[in-house]
Amino acid sequence: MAGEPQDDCLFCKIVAGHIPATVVRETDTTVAFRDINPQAPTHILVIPKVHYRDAATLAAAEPAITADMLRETGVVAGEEQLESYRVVFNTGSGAGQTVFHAHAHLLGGRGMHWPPG
Ligand code: IU
Repeated sequence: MAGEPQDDCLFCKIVAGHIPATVVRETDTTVAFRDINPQAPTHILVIPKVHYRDAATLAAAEPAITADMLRETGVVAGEEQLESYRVVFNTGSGAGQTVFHAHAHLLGGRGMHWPPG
């Protein structure tokens, strides 16, 4: 059923506590943890606890939880004392998405280029 945990989803396993992650913040609807392959001095993933394959699909089904996820990027950026940061939603394998559970990348602590590669 839409939103239900998926047995083969890594991020569902992190939500369930079945595989370890360095969690920096958790709410009723979201978990934020450090990316295992950081692309910036601060690289944190904010994910919804419910399972949807990407952020747009989550937004269509669960707008309030999507807002929670976005709000949490700002809360965590504040906790990490980031004055500037980037929030990225890779959507689809051609855009670099490798884990098909919605997530926001919060990247900061270095200069950012535009356009992104
Ligand atoms: P992507 O947008 O789907 O490519 O992002 C997935 C991220 O999940 C990527 O940056 C990975 O380094 C990260 N990640 C992780 O933090 N822990 C894991 O066990 C695995 C991937 I697998």
